[in-house]
Amino acid sequence: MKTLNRRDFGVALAAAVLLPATTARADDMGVHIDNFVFQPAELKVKVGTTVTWTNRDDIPHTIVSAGKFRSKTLDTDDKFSFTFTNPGDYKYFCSLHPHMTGMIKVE
Ligand SMILES: [Cu+2]
Repeated sequence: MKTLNRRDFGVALAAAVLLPATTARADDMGVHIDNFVFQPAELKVKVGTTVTWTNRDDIPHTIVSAGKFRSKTLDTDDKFSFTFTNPGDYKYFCSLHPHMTGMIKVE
């Protein structure tokens, strides 16, 4: 019977460690801001999902959903995360550029 050498064992161990991480990633979704646009503008997620916004513009933006959440001003590459624990439609906008809008649909 062949025994695992040290390298095979390392690969097996890496696979065992990586698989749960891949599964967990389904609970994290991202929206990025590019050229004054939230992308995707509408995102469907399941309850319990954490959404992280990343500002890829060289202009500050915010993420505000009235009465739900409000980010600080995000500079370039800054991130803001919010975990959605209740179903519903969460409209949000940028308070600095109110024509920038997006929606998170939580089901
Ligand atoms: Cu903005």
